[in-house]
Amino acid sequence: MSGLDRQVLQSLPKEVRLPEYNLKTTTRGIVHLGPGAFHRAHQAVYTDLAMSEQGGNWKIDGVSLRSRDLRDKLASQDNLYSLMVLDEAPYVQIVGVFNQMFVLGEQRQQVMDAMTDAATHIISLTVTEKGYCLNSKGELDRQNSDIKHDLATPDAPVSAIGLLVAALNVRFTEQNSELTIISCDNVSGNGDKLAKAVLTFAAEISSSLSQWIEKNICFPNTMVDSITPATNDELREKTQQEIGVDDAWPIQRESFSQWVIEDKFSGPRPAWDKVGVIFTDDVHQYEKAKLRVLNGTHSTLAYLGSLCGLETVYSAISLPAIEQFIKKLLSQEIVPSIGNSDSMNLEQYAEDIIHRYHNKNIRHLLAQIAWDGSQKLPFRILNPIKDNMHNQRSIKLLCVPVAAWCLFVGKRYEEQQELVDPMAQNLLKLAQKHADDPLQLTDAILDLTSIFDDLSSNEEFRSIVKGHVTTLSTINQQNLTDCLNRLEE
Ligand code: CS2
Repeated sequence: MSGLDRQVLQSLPKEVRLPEYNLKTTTRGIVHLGPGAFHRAHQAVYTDLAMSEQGGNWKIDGVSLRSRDLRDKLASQDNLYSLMVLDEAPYVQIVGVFNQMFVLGEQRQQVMDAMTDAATHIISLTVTEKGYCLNSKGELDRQNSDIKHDLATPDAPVSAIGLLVAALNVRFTEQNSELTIISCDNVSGNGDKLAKAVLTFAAEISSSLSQWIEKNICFPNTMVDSITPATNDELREKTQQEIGVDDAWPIQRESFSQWVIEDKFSGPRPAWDKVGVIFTDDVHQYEKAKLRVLNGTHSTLAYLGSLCGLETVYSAISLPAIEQFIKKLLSQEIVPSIGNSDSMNLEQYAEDIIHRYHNKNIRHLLAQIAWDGSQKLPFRILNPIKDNMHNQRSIKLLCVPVAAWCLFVGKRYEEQQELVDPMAQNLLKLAQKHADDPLQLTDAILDLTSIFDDLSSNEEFRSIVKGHVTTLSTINQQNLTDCLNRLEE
């Protein structure tokens, strides 16, 4: 069977949505670091639609920091791919917005040329929480091995932060400042944190560089949202049936999609506002609500569900005991932790998210969400815990995902299964040392101040988490209701 490329577009089934701009003549205006599934299902799609509706030269050069897979797979398909929107009314859309795909280690010069070209007005990032190389205070972690490497060899950076500073240094020399840098990761205050990390790094190179960046380059905060399960063979087959040709790397997501961007730009941008992107002066409420309501409950489902042997978000939320627990967690502790919001109805927002979890057309693996717990929990669960403690509100239910994560780490070790986490080595060593003693393992994990910060020394927090560990250590699908009830006692 032939593969997807520009030549076959006009012969695809007529229901397949196609880009409506000239794929050959339009040129690049964006460089994106970390073009993973989420970026290709979200920002790339908004940009594709904006170009179809309003034109402009906003194609994207994607830069993978390490992996070659994507570049190599999309090369034979003119960088086109299919987006499968899976919901009550599913559809397929071909996305044509990628200009070129690069791999940093192999194409350094091309990457730098693209990032420093005057026609590039946006550099955006989805490099996951760990890609920001932050410490538990949210500042650049100078102990991080990639940062150490990049400070020693700033001309051959391996981290996103080092790479941004290297490109900004060239743009500084050329006084080429019509550029906005947009973080699209689930990190609270993502733009502010990125700016701070970049400025800290740049100050090590030269104070005039960091001053120039501070004065000229905007780093808007953003909130990004769309549930995007990883690609698997089933999706590849389904896509092939729908479009009639092979696609080496299709993407799937739900139909809901939201992108809120702080209206703070230091250069032109695509007509994103015409295709549903919200521009606001106060992105903070949106981002806080999303990280806590969606990502916080996602991580809770991931760890609780995995302990019970469940596989997907849909299978977990379909158990009434789990759904009830998540609803209580939301109404009693997560929503109150967010505070008053002028721009959002938080109760309705929470209800809508539960509804999204019930999408039976999406198979979103809990194991995927469980990745990188040491990086995700601080933004999703520990920040609301700190806020609730500060305001004398309950943290009992919020401590459940923390306890479930500690048990999850022990279980991965016991079952000799891979733990995907930048701190995996450290965590598995603790699990080995305290095998068969979940309470001791929990104590050792809670001692990690790089994750728990001040909470490490908080006795109330520790004792609630340990109480839950005892309750959850025997949880399974049969005793679920009873266990979850006991957690609330
Ligand atoms: C998920 C997110 O994998 C995870 O940790 O919680 O990727 C989530 O699906 C997205 O943030 C939804 O917008």
